[in-house]
Amino acid sequence: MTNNRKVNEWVQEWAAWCQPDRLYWCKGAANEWQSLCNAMVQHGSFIRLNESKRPSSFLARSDPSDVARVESRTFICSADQEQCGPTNNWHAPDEMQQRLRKLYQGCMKGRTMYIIPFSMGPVRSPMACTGIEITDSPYVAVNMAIMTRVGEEVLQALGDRPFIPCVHSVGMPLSNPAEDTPWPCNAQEKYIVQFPDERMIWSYGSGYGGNALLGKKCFALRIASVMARDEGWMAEHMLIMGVTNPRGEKKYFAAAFPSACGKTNLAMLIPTLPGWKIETLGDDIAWMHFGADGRLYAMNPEFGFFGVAPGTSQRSNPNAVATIVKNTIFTNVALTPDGDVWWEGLSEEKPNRLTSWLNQPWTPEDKAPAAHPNGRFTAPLTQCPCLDPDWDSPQGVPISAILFGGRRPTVIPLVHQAFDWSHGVFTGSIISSERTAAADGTVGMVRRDPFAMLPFCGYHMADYFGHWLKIGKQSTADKLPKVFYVNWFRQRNGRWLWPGYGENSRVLKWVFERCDGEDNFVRTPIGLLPRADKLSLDGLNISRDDVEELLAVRPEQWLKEVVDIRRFYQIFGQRLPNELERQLTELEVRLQTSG
Ligand code: OXD
Ligand code: MN
Repeated sequence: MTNNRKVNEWVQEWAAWCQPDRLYWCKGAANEWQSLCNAMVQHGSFIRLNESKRPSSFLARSDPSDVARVESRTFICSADQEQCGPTNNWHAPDEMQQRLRKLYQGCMKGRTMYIIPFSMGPVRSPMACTGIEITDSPYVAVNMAIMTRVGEEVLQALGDRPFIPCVHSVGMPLSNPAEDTPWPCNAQEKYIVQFPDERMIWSYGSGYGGNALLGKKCFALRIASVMARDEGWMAEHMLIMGVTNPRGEKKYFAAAFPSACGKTNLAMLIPTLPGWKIETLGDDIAWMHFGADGRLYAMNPEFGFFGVAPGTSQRSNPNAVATIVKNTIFTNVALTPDGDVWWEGLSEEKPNRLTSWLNQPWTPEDKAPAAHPNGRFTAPLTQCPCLDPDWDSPQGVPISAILFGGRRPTVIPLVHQAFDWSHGVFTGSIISSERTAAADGTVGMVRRDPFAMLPFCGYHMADYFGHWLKIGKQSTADKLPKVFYVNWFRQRNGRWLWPGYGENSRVLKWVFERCDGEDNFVRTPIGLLPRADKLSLDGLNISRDDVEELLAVRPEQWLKEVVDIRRFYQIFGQRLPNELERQLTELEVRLQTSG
C-alpha cells in the first residue's frame, strides 16, 4: 500500500480482476531480492549457482516455447491505425482491451501479484519517468529489481503525478499450487501490447525478457518514443559510452545497432590503442534531451544489463565477464557439474559434461548448443568495472557522435560519416542487418532495421524519421552530434576482414578526431571515409588489400542498394518525409557521376 490514491485504486482494480491469492509490494531492498530469489529456489524456478564460484547468482530455464521477444505478438494499439504505421502490428484498442480483459480475468489465481514501482532513469532526474508493473511472475520481480530502480523512493518521488501502468501476467492460473511449473507461461496465447494514446502496457502469456520486463522495450522504447515525439526529445535503441583520448579529453558517443549486433561488447570495449579509455553508461537504451546549451544529453534509463550470454567471453568482452561474477541471474544457459554456468563461446574448449538449457545431459558431441542462442544474463550496472563516473547523472552526458551500424558482409565500409544531420537521418533510416536470435524469425536474412528501432518504435516509422529531422532543426550543426555508420562485419570469401572487439577503438579514434574537425577524411558519394593514412593501424596484422576492401565504396553495389532502399521506402507511401526521398536521389546522382 502507498499513500498515492491513484496507484492504490489502480492496483486494487487489477487485483480484483486478476484474483491473485495475495499482493506483494516490492520495496527494492537487497534482502528482499535475496528472499524472493530463495523462494524461487524453493519453488524450483531458480537453481542457486555455486556460492564460491558465483556468489548470490541463479540460473533459470524457460519453457522451450518462451525464449525470445515475439514480434508477431507485439501490438501498437493506437486509436488511429494510421498512427501505428506499416512496420508495426495494429489492433483496435477497444477490441484488444476486451480480448485481454477476458484473458486477465482470474489469470493470477493461486499466485502472488507483485507490485513493482520503478523509475526509468535516476529517481528525481528531470529526464526520468515512473512506471508501475504488476505481475504474477517473481522472475519478473527480481529481474526488474536489477534492470530498473525499484522501490519506495520511487513512489515518494512520484507524488501524485501520472505513471505508466504496466500489467503483466504469465497467463497460467493455478487451481492447485502443486500444479505449477518452474517457468509458467501460456503456450497458446501471447500478447505484448502498447496503448500509446493511454500510455499503458498490457502483456500476457510470456515470462521472457522484453515481453515481460516491461520497463525495457515496451516502456523505455515503444511508449517513450511516443512521449519523446510529443515532448521534443528522443528515446533510442542505443548504447552510451565515454571515450577518452591519451590527452585526457573526453567525449560521449551513442550507438544504435540492431539486436545482438554487439552493443554490449562495444559499450564495454577495452581499447587496444595505447592511452585510450572507454567507459560505459549503458548498453541498450538512451533517452536524449536538449540541454540549455543546445547540445543533446543522453541518459540510460536502465539500471542493469540484460545481455546475450553466448559469445560473451574473456576475449570478446572481459568487462562483461567481470560484471557477471556475482548477483546475476542467468537464463537459458548451461549448467556445469560444479554448479557454475557455461555457454557457447565462453571458453574455447567445451566442457566434457554439462546440463543444457533444456535440462538435458549434454556433451561436446551434441549437435544442439548447450545454451540457447538468446540465453541471457541480468546483472547490475554498478558491477561493471568500466562504469562511467557520470552513469547516474540526472542531466545525462553531452553526445558528440552518434554511430549507426549493423551486420553486413558486403557493400557497407568499415566506417563513414554523414555529410550533415539530415544525411545522418538518411543513414539511420537505411540501417540493415542480418537477423539474429534475439527475436523470433529466420536467422541470417538481411532486414532493414531503421535506427535499429523497427521492433521498438511506438508509432509510424515515417513520422519517427520526421521527428529525427525536426530534432536537427532545434539546434545548430556545431552543437548537434556528428553521425557515423560503422560495419565491423565486412567479409571476403567468408572471412571477416576486421578483427573487431578492442580493435574497434581504432575506428572510435577516427570518429573522435572527426568530431574535433580534423582533416582526416576523403569525400565519397556515400559520405566521408577515413583517409588510408589516418586510420591508426599500427600493431595490427592486417594486409593492405584487406584495408582497401574494408574501405571500398563500389558505386555498382551501392546503386543496387539504392534500388533496395527505394523499394523499402515505398512501404511508407506519402508519409515518408520528402527530405529522405531527396537524400536518396542525391545519393543516386553522386554514385552515377562518381569515378
Ligand atoms: C534486446 C534486444 O534484448 O534488442 O536488447 O532484443
Ligand atoms: Mn536491444
